[in-house]
Amino acid sequence: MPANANLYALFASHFPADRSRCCMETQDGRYYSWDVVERASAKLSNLLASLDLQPGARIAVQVEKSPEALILYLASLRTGYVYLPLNTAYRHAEVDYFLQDAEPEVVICSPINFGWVSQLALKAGTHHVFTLDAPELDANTGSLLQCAFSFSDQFETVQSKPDDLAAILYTSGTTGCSKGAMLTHDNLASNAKILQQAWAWSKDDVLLHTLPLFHVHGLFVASHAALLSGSKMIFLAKFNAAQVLHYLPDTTVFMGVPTYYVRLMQEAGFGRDACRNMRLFISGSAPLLLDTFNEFAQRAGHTILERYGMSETTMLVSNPYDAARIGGTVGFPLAGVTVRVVKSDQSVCKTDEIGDIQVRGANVFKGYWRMPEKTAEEFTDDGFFRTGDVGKFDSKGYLSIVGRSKDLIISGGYNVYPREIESVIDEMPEVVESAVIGLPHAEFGEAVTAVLVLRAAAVLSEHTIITRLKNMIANFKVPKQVFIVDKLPRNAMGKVQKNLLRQQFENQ
Ligand code: MLC
Ligand code: AMP
Repeated sequence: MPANANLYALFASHFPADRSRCCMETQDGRYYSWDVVERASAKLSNLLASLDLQPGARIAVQVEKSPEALILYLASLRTGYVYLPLNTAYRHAEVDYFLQDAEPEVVICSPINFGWVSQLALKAGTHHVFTLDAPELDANTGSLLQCAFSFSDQFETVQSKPDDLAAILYTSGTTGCSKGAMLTHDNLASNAKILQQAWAWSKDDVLLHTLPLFHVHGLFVASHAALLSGSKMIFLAKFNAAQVLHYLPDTTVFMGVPTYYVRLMQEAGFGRDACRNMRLFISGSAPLLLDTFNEFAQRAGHTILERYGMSETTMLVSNPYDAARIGGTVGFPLAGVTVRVVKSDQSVCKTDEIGDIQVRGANVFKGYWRMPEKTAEEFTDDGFFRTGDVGKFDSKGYLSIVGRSKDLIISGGYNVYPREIESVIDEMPEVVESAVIGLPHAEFGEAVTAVLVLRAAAVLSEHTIITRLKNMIANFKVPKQVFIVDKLPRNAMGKVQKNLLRQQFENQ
């Protein structure tokens, strides 16, 4: 039989020989050895296997971060099902869309959301709904952990082929509607191995894991490298700057979005002493401002390594571990990843010439879930994926991202699609039309901002709009500011000129 391409099998082959070593430790002192991770994921795998799901069944998961949530992800891999993580901030309409689109056979949610999520799951044809929370909070009868408890703690990881799906991550890609990016076991395994090498991971590393578990950054980039290296993770439920400062002296690797670094530097006690055992700080998911990069080097005595990736491709480009890390750039293409910058006629740009970034490699996803035409649109004839990002290579081969051709706002590392917010605002009876833009924001990088035209004689305050939106969409998508104008500026083609709106409202 050929070697098993299941990603869990790859991780397990690198677990430390001494399984009593620590895999994850939490802020309240819980300790998960590699043995516990192996046996608990086996119990959950046996439970999932007992449900008699179709091959390729989707397991949709919207739960708070905990070691159990990561173990559930591992169980999904082990059983060969397809893991579908959902942001905990998503509200009713958002979750409804994902469940209708993905048709998961199993839905796992936080106990507090069981009422409304189970109704949506029922509507989407799901047969199994469980809850998951940290063990001390998870005492109800639908609890996944309780249901799994009586199952065996031994499970033989199923045989997977490299091209089998491991996960679906919803993203809006270059257009507005949410699409499920299908990632295979080989996509994830190849990227994990490359990053382990590129960033020189070892079993002696300790990762301070503070990212959420429902996006590429926290679920794959951070966890995979640690799982593949047998490294310990200090596993915090969320990012909190004071807590990070507390744990840094016990840490060797930290990963985060730029907002984490901005917040960390607001901690008075943050400095070289806190970083004395650190080996590597990594930033990604959004542009790291040069000021943040420089100030951090001064304060911490460490140069942040910035890298670039996306849900459809996992990691693509990284500043080097053992050569100069240049601020304002994302570095060199990773081993096995081909990156090119092209002009609108598809010819390759010269050094320092700005163009569209396109990529190819074993890491690039299999396509969008049930959207073959959209998938085809996003690939060139010679098999490169169009990232929707705009950049340039310098004479030394460092890539800089200078903009985006996709209409996307990145706020605190979360993607916000203006079209989605505009369509929700346009539904309000008082509104004629709206434009949603990103304005520079010191902490979040960009702040979601709405510009509205109201119907004659309609009255609608900024406060009312924001309050209404908070009930309808995830909180990070809600505009930080709302401006009301008489009309939106349009070009000769009738397209809203968002650049003019950005100029007009940037300093207000
Ligand atoms: C929270 N809030 C945000 C926000 N996060 N506002 C704008 N942008 C954000 N990202 C707002 C809430 O709406 C709320 O507003 C208030 O802040 C408090 O909410 P919270 O949940 O308590 O906030 P906090 O815990 O402080 O969260 C901030 C954060 C978080 C920066 C820690 O957003 C975060 O962890 N971001 C990381 C995102 C990430 O993992 N991205 C990776 C994507 S993968 P109010 O008004 O209700 O009080 C990817 C590919 C790649 O991009 O290359 O990696
Ligand atoms: P997502 O679709 O959530 O995976 O977000 C991917 C997008 O995040 C990319 O297409 C980029 O626009 C952006 N991104 C990721 N890393 C960086 C970075 N280091 N600098 C600038 N943008 C980034």
